[in-house]
Amino acid sequence: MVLPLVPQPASVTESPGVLALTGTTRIVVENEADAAASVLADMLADRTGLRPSVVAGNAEPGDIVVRRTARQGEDYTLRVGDTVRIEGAEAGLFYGIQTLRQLLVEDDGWTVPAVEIADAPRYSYRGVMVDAARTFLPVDTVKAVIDRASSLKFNRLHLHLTDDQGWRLHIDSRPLLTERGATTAVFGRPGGFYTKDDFREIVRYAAAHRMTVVPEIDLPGHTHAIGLAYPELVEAPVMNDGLLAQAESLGQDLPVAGEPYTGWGVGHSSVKIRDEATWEFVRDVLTGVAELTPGPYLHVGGDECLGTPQDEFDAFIERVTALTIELGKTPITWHEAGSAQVAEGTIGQYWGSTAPAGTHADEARRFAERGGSVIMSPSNTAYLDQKYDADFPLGLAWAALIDLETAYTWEPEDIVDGLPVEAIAGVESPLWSETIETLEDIDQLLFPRLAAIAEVAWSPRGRDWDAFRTRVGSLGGIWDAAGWGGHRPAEIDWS
Ligand code: TNX
Repeated sequence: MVLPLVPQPASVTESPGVLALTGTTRIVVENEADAAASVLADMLADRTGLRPSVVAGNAEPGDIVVRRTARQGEDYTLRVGDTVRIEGAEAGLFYGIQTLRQLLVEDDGWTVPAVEIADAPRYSYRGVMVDAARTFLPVDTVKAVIDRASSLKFNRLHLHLTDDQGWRLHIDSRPLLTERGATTAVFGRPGGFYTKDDFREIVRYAAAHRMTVVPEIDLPGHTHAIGLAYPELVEAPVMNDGLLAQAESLGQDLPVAGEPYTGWGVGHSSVKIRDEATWEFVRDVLTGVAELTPGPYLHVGGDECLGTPQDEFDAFIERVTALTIELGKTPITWHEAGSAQVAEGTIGQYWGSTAPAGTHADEARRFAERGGSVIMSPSNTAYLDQKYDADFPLGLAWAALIDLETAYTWEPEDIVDGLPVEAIAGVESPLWSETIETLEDIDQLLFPRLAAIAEVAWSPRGRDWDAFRTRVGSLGGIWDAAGWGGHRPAEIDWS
C-alpha cells in the first residue's frame, strides 16, 4: 500500500501491521507538549470523532505519545508500533500531527499503519499568498486558508493588503486610507478592510497553526487607492502606449484620479517618489504595520511599475528597503526591485517564468549578491490564480495554464542560473483574487495544486510525479471530509 502522505516525508519505513485507535486510546504528554496535545486532540476529534483523554505519565500500548524535544526546529519523528509516538520541538510536533492525520484509515474502526517516519523540510520558507485587495477576504476566509495551508505544512501566510482597487488594513495615523480607500473592490465588488484587532486575530490564528504572517504594502505602484484618501501623494494615472493597449485588450475603463478603480489593469499608478510628504506617509504606514506584526518580515511590493522611470524606481526601492530595516523588519520585494541597490539582506520574490525572460534572472541574483535570498514563485507553475485548462471557469491565463502536473513538475534550483542554492529561501504560491469571490472559488484553485506546491517546498529534491499522483489521489477523501471542496482533475484516481 502506498501511504497517502503529502508532502512526502524525508524518510518513511513501513512495517507490517496496524495500530487501532479506540475509545480507550489516550494522549500521553511528555516534556511540556501540552499545546501539541490539544492540537492533536482537536485533530482526532475532527477526523475520527474520538476524544482521547490527555494525561501525563507512562504510556501503555495503544496510546499516542507527544514528546517535546529540547532542540528547536520543524523536524519531527513519528513511530507507529504498539503506540504512536511523535517527537519534535513545537513546530515539529505540529507537523507530525498533520502527518498522522493523513495516516488515519477508517475501516470498521480507525487504524494507523505501522511506520517509522523521520522528517524535516527542504526549505524554511513555505508560503501561500492571498490577495485581499482585489477582492476583500473576510477574516474567516483567511482563517480557512490557514487551515488548508497549514495542513500541508506551509509556514508563511503572505497577505497582499493594498492595491489599486482597495486599501485593506486600518492604519491609525492615516485613517482615511480605510475610510475612503476601502469602499469598493475589483468589478465593483463590495469593499472592506481589517481593523487592527482583525489583523491581530489573523496573526494569532496563523501562529497557532505555525504560520508567520507576512504583510504586504505594495509600493511605489499599485497605489491608486491611496489617491482616494490622500490625493496629494500620488501621480496622475500613467497612460503610456503599453498601458493604453493593456486597457484596450482588457476592454476596461481607464483609471481616473480620485475615483475608485474597479478594473484589473496593472502598472498605471505610483506615489510621488521625490516628494518628502510621500516618505512621511510611507514611514507612518510601515511603522503601523510593523507594530502589528510580530513576524520578522515586511513585504513592500515593487512589482509592475510600468510607468515609473527606472532611476526613480531604483531610488524608491533603495530607500524603502533601508527604511524597513530601520523599523526592525526584513524587507521582501517582488523581484523587479533587484534592479536597485536593495538594502543588505532584502529577500526577493521571483515571479517570472521557470525560463526567466529579459532582466528577471539578473534581478533575482541581485538579492543574493546583497546578502539576501530569493523566494521562488514562478508564475507559470506556482501561481494559484491561473486556470488549470482553457475551459476552467475561474482564474486568469496570462502566465500559463497550470494543470496539476505542471504545478508539481518544477525544480526551484533550476530556474535562475548562478543563484547559489543556499540563497533560495523557499517557495511561495500566490493566489491573486481578480476572479474569485467565495471560499468555494478559492478551494477550486487551491485543491489539488496547493498539495503539489507543498511537496515542492517540503520534500527532498528528486520528486516523482507518478508517485505523487497516487498519493494525492488518496487525500481527496480527507479534503472532502474536512469540507474542503476543490477541483478533482480527471487525470488523478480520487479513490
Ligand atoms: C500580476 S505577478 C501581478 C498581480 C496580478 C496578477 C494576476 C505580480 C507581482 N503582480 O498584480 O494580480 O498578475 O495574475
